Amino acid sequence: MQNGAEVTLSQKLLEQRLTRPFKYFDRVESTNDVAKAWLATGAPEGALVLANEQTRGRGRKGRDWHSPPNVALALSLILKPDSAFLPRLNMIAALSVYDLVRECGCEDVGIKWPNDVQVNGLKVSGVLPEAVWEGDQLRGAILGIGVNVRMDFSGSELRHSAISLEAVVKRRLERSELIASLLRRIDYWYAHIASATVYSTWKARLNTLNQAVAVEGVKGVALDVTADGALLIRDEKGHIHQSGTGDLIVYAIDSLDK
Ligand code: BT5
Repeated sequence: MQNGAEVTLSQKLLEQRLTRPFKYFDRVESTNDVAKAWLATGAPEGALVLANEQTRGRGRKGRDWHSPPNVALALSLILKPDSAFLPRLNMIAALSVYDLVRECGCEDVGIKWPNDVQVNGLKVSGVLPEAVWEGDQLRGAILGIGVNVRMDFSGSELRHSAISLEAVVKRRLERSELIASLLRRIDYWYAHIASATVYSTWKARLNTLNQAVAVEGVKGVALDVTADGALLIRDEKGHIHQSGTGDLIVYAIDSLDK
Protein backbone atom coordinates (compact mmCIF):
# COMPACT_ATOMS: atom_id res chain seq x y z
CA MET A 1 0.00 0.00 0.00
CA GLN A 2 1.23 3.47 -0.78
CA ASN A 3 1.99 5.97 1.91
CA GLY A 4 -0.70 8.58 2.31
CA ALA A 5 -3.25 6.78 0.14
CA GLU A 6 -6.83 7.22 1.36
CA VAL A 7 -8.09 3.83 2.40
CA THR A 8 -11.76 3.08 2.74
CA LEU A 9 -13.48 0.13 4.28
CA SER A 10 -16.14 -1.26 1.99
CA GLN A 11 -18.34 -4.28 1.53
CA LYS A 12 -16.43 -5.18 -1.64
CA LEU A 13 -13.00 -4.97 -0.05
CA LEU A 14 -14.18 -7.07 2.88
CA GLU A 15 -15.70 -9.69 0.58
CA GLN A 16 -12.26 -10.15 -0.95
CA ARG A 17 -10.68 -10.68 2.44
CA LEU A 18 -13.22 -12.52 4.58
CA THR A 19 -14.30 -16.11 4.21
CA ARG A 20 -16.92 -16.09 6.97
CA PRO A 21 -20.50 -14.79 7.08
CA PHE A 22 -20.40 -11.08 7.89
CA LYS A 23 -22.57 -7.98 8.02
CA TYR A 24 -20.96 -4.68 7.19
CA PHE A 25 -22.39 -1.28 8.07
CA ASP A 26 -21.14 2.14 7.04
CA ARG A 27 -22.71 3.38 10.23
CA VAL A 28 -24.34 1.54 13.11
CA GLU A 29 -25.09 2.25 16.76
CA SER A 30 -23.06 -0.66 18.16
CA THR A 31 -21.76 -3.76 16.40
CA ASN A 32 -22.27 -5.74 19.63
CA ASP A 33 -26.00 -4.99 19.54
CA VAL A 34 -26.31 -6.09 15.90
CA ALA A 35 -24.35 -9.26 16.69
CA LYS A 36 -26.66 -10.04 19.64
CA ALA A 37 -29.73 -9.69 17.42
CA TRP A 38 -28.10 -11.88 14.77
CA LEU A 39 -27.24 -14.51 17.37
CA ALA A 40 -30.90 -14.53 18.45
CA THR A 41 -31.96 -15.31 14.87
CA GLY A 42 -29.46 -18.12 14.37
CA ALA A 43 -26.08 -16.66 13.39
CA PRO A 44 -23.47 -19.40 12.97
CA GLU A 45 -20.34 -19.49 15.07
CA GLY A 46 -17.68 -17.22 13.61
CA ALA A 47 -20.16 -14.78 12.08
CA LEU A 48 -18.93 -11.21 12.18
CA VAL A 49 -20.41 -7.72 12.36
CA LEU A 50 -18.25 -4.80 11.23
CA ALA A 51 -18.76 -1.09 11.00
CA ASN A 52 -16.98 1.88 9.54
CA GLU A 53 -18.52 4.04 12.26
CA GLN A 54 -20.38 3.44 15.51
CA THR A 55 -22.67 6.14 16.80
CA ARG A 56 -23.25 4.52 20.21
CA GLY A 57 -20.22 2.29 20.65
CA ARG A 58 -20.22 0.77 24.12
CA GLY A 59 -17.46 0.18 26.61
CA ARG A 60 -17.81 -1.85 29.79
CA LYS A 61 -20.34 -0.81 32.44
CA GLY A 62 -22.30 1.36 30.03
CA ARG A 63 -19.39 3.63 29.20
CA ASP A 64 -18.98 5.15 25.73
CA TRP A 65 -16.53 3.86 23.18
CA HIS A 66 -15.57 6.31 20.44
CA SER A 67 -15.36 4.95 16.91
CA PRO A 68 -15.86 7.76 14.41
CA PRO A 69 -15.92 7.09 10.64
CA ASN A 70 -12.87 5.92 8.69
CA VAL A 71 -10.39 5.81 11.56
CA ALA A 72 -10.90 2.66 13.62
CA LEU A 73 -11.77 -1.01 13.65
CA ALA A 74 -15.12 -1.80 15.23
CA LEU A 75 -16.16 -5.41 15.07
CA SER A 76 -18.10 -8.06 16.95
CA LEU A 77 -17.51 -11.75 16.52
CA ILE A 78 -20.16 -14.32 17.39
CA LEU A 79 -18.73 -17.33 19.23
CA LYS A 80 -20.24 -20.39 20.88
CA PRO A 81 -17.70 -21.57 23.42
CA ASP A 82 -18.26 -24.01 26.24
CA SER A 83 -19.45 -21.86 29.15
CA ALA A 84 -16.48 -23.05 31.23
CA PHE A 85 -14.23 -21.07 28.88
CA LEU A 86 -16.15 -17.79 28.94
CA PRO A 87 -13.52 -16.08 31.13
CA ARG A 88 -10.94 -16.84 28.48
CA LEU A 89 -12.67 -14.76 25.78
CA ASN A 90 -11.18 -11.62 27.30
CA MET A 91 -7.76 -13.22 27.14
CA ILE A 92 -8.21 -14.39 23.56
CA ALA A 93 -9.23 -10.95 22.37
CA ALA A 94 -6.37 -9.21 24.16
CA LEU A 95 -3.84 -11.76 22.91
CA SER A 96 -5.06 -11.41 19.33
CA VAL A 97 -4.93 -7.62 19.37
CA TYR A 98 -1.51 -7.79 21.00
CA ASP A 99 -0.27 -10.01 18.14
CA LEU A 100 -1.77 -7.68 15.55
CA VAL A 101 -0.22 -4.62 17.07
CA ARG A 102 3.19 -6.28 17.26
CA GLU A 103 2.82 -7.41 13.66
CA CYS A 104 2.23 -3.78 12.66
CA GLY A 105 5.62 -2.94 14.14
CA CYS A 106 4.75 -1.53 17.57
CA GLU A 107 7.39 -2.47 20.14
CA ASP A 108 6.25 -1.29 23.55
CA VAL A 109 3.04 -3.34 23.77
CA GLY A 110 1.36 -4.65 26.90
CA ILE A 111 -1.99 -5.82 28.18
CA LYS A 112 -3.36 -3.74 31.01
CA TRP A 113 -5.51 -6.03 33.11
CA PRO A 114 -8.06 -7.20 32.21
CA ASN A 115 -8.04 -6.57 28.47
CA ASP A 116 -6.87 -3.15 27.32
CA VAL A 117 -4.06 -3.42 24.82
CA GLN A 118 -1.62 -0.56 25.35
CA VAL A 119 1.11 0.79 23.14
CA ASN A 120 3.66 3.07 24.78
CA GLY A 121 1.45 2.86 27.88
CA LEU A 122 -1.64 4.22 26.06
CA LYS A 123 -4.86 2.41 25.13
CA VAL A 124 -5.00 1.39 21.49
CA SER A 125 -7.81 -1.14 21.83
CA GLY A 126 -10.72 -2.12 24.05
CA VAL A 127 -12.63 -5.37 24.33
CA LEU A 128 -16.26 -5.94 25.29
CA PRO A 129 -17.18 -9.60 25.71
CA GLU A 130 -20.86 -10.26 26.34
CA ALA A 131 -22.46 -13.63 27.05
CA VAL A 132 -26.02 -14.36 25.96
CA TRP A 133 -27.88 -16.86 28.14
CA GLU A 134 -31.19 -18.64 27.69
CA GLY A 135 -32.02 -19.77 31.20
CA ASP A 136 -28.94 -21.66 32.30
CA GLN A 137 -27.89 -22.43 28.73
CA LEU A 138 -25.24 -20.34 27.05
CA ARG A 139 -26.62 -19.35 23.68
CA GLY A 140 -23.38 -17.73 22.60
CA ALA A 141 -20.97 -14.92 23.21
CA ILE A 142 -20.24 -11.68 21.45
CA LEU A 143 -16.64 -10.58 21.37
CA GLY A 144 -16.59 -6.85 20.60
CA ILE A 145 -13.25 -5.30 19.72
CA GLY A 146 -12.36 -1.73 18.93
CA VAL A 147 -8.92 -0.71 17.65
CA ASN A 148 -7.76 2.87 17.05
CA VAL A 149 -6.12 2.98 13.65
CA ARG A 150 -5.87 6.67 12.81
CA MET A 151 -8.04 8.42 15.37
CA ASP A 152 -6.76 11.86 16.21
CA PHE A 153 -6.79 12.29 19.97
CA SER A 154 -5.13 15.71 20.08
CA GLY A 155 -7.65 18.08 21.57
CA SER A 156 -9.64 15.16 22.94
CA GLU A 157 -10.11 14.40 26.63
CA LEU A 158 -8.53 11.01 25.84
CA ARG A 159 -5.24 12.47 24.59
CA HIS A 160 -3.33 11.36 27.70
CA SER A 161 -4.76 7.85 27.74
CA ALA A 162 -5.38 6.78 24.13
CA ILE A 163 -3.30 6.27 21.02
CA SER A 164 -3.72 5.17 17.39
CA LEU A 165 -1.65 2.58 15.56
CA GLU A 166 -0.67 4.87 12.70
CA ALA A 167 0.69 7.47 15.12
CA VAL A 168 3.13 4.84 16.34
CA VAL A 169 4.14 3.07 13.16
CA LYS A 170 4.19 6.28 11.09
CA ARG A 171 2.72 4.70 7.98
CA ARG A 172 -0.67 4.13 6.48
CA LEU A 173 -2.42 0.89 7.45
CA GLU A 174 -5.26 -0.66 5.54
CA ARG A 175 -8.16 -1.51 7.78
CA SER A 176 -9.41 -4.46 5.74
CA GLU A 177 -5.95 -6.03 6.03
CA LEU A 178 -5.87 -5.38 9.76
CA ILE A 179 -9.27 -7.02 10.14
CA ALA A 180 -8.23 -10.11 8.19
CA SER A 181 -5.07 -10.38 10.23
CA LEU A 182 -6.87 -9.88 13.55
CA LEU A 183 -9.39 -12.59 12.64
CA ARG A 184 -6.59 -15.03 11.82
CA ARG A 185 -5.18 -14.36 15.29
CA ILE A 186 -8.53 -14.81 16.96
CA ASP A 187 -9.10 -18.08 15.09
CA TYR A 188 -5.70 -19.28 16.28
CA TRP A 189 -6.23 -18.41 19.93
CA TYR A 190 -9.85 -19.59 19.93
CA ALA A 191 -8.73 -22.97 18.60
CA HIS A 192 -6.51 -23.15 21.70
CA ILE A 193 -9.14 -21.96 24.17
CA ALA A 194 -8.90 -25.16 26.22
CA SER A 195 -5.12 -24.96 26.43
CA ALA A 196 -3.30 -23.51 29.44
CA THR A 197 -1.17 -21.54 26.95
CA VAL A 198 -3.96 -18.99 26.63
CA TYR A 199 -3.75 -18.14 30.32
CA SER A 200 0.04 -18.35 30.59
CA THR A 201 0.65 -16.16 27.52
CA TRP A 202 -1.94 -13.60 28.60
CA LYS A 203 -0.37 -13.48 32.06
CA ALA A 204 3.12 -13.10 30.60
CA ARG A 205 1.96 -10.18 28.44
CA LEU A 206 0.23 -8.28 31.26
CA ASN A 207 1.97 -5.05 32.22
CA THR A 208 0.02 -4.88 35.47
CA LEU A 209 1.69 -7.39 37.77
CA ASN A 210 3.96 -6.02 40.52
CA GLN A 211 2.52 -2.55 39.95
CA ALA A 212 0.90 -0.43 42.64
CA VAL A 213 -2.76 -0.46 41.71
CA ALA A 214 -6.23 0.37 42.90
CA VAL A 215 -9.32 -1.52 41.87
CA GLU A 216 -12.65 -0.35 43.17
CA GLY A 217 -11.32 1.04 46.41
CA VAL A 218 -8.77 -1.68 47.07
CA LYS A 219 -5.25 -0.32 46.92
CA GLY A 220 -2.16 -2.47 46.92
CA VAL A 221 0.26 -4.41 44.77
CA ALA A 222 -0.98 -6.48 41.81
CA LEU A 223 0.30 -9.88 42.85
CA ASP A 224 -1.04 -12.37 40.35
CA VAL A 225 -3.96 -13.34 38.13
CA THR A 226 -6.06 -16.48 38.49
CA ALA A 227 -6.77 -18.89 35.64
CA ASP A 228 -10.20 -17.25 35.34
CA GLY A 229 -8.60 -13.87 34.83
CA ALA A 230 -9.24 -12.34 38.26
CA LEU A 231 -6.60 -10.02 39.72
CA LEU A 232 -5.11 -10.68 43.15
CA ILE A 233 -4.09 -7.58 45.08
CA ARG A 234 -2.14 -7.47 48.34
CA ASP A 235 -3.03 -4.44 50.43
CA GLU A 236 -0.67 -2.72 52.83
CA LYS A 237 -1.82 -4.95 55.71
CA GLY A 238 -0.92 -8.04 53.70
CA HIS A 239 -4.53 -9.04 53.00
CA ILE A 240 -5.20 -10.52 49.57
CA HIS A 241 -8.20 -9.27 47.59
CA GLN A 242 -9.56 -10.76 44.41
CA SER A 243 -11.15 -8.64 41.71
CA GLY A 244 -13.00 -10.10 38.73
CA THR A 245 -13.73 -7.19 36.46
CA GLY A 246 -12.95 -3.91 38.17
CA ASP A 247 -11.40 -0.77 36.74
CA LEU A 248 -7.72 -0.63 37.32
CA ILE A 249 -5.76 2.45 38.27
CA VAL A 250 -1.98 2.11 38.23
CA TYR A 251 0.01 4.24 40.66
CA ALA A 252 3.67 5.05 41.05
CA ILE A 253 4.93 2.36 43.42
CA ASP A 254 5.93 4.90 46.13
CA SER A 255 2.37 6.23 46.34
CA LEU A 256 1.23 3.10 48.16
CA ASP A 257 1.91 4.51 51.63
CA LYS A 258 -0.02 7.73 50.96
C1 BT5 B 1 -13.65 -0.95 26.60
O1 BT5 B 1 -14.44 -0.50 27.63
O2 BT5 B 1 -12.49 -0.71 26.46
C2 BT5 B 1 -14.43 -1.79 25.61
C3 BT5 B 1 -14.53 -1.15 24.25
C4 BT5 B 1 -15.17 -2.08 23.27
C5 BT5 B 1 -15.47 -1.39 21.97
C6 BT5 B 1 -15.95 -2.35 20.92
S1 BT5 B 1 -16.02 -1.61 19.35
C7 BT5 B 1 -16.93 -2.90 18.70
C8 BT5 B 1 -17.89 -3.34 19.79
N1 BT5 B 1 -19.14 -2.61 19.72
C9 BT5 B 1 -19.35 -1.87 20.81
O3 BT5 B 1 -20.35 -1.14 21.01
N2 BT5 B 1 -18.31 -2.01 21.67
C10 BT5 B 1 -17.34 -2.96 21.15
P1 BT5 B 1 -13.89 0.23 28.93
O4 BT5 B 1 -12.76 -0.56 29.52
O5 BT5 B 1 -15.10 0.48 29.75
O6 BT5 B 1 -13.30 1.58 28.38
C11 BT5 B 1 -14.15 2.65 28.02
C12 BT5 B 1 -13.37 3.93 28.30
O7 BT5 B 1 -12.27 4.02 27.37
C13 BT5 B 1 -14.20 5.17 28.09
O8 BT5 B 1 -14.86 5.52 29.27
C14 BT5 B 1 -13.15 6.20 27.68
O9 BT5 B 1 -12.49 6.72 28.82
C15 BT5 B 1 -12.11 5.36 26.95
N3 BT5 B 1 -12.29 5.37 25.49
C16 BT5 B 1 -13.42 5.56 24.76
N4 BT5 B 1 -13.17 5.45 23.46
C17 BT5 B 1 -11.84 5.18 23.35
C18 BT5 B 1 -10.98 4.96 22.25
N5 BT5 B 1 -11.42 4.95 21.00
N6 BT5 B 1 -9.66 4.71 22.52
C19 BT5 B 1 -9.20 4.68 23.78
N7 BT5 B 1 -9.97 4.89 24.87
C20 BT5 B 1 -11.29 5.14 24.64
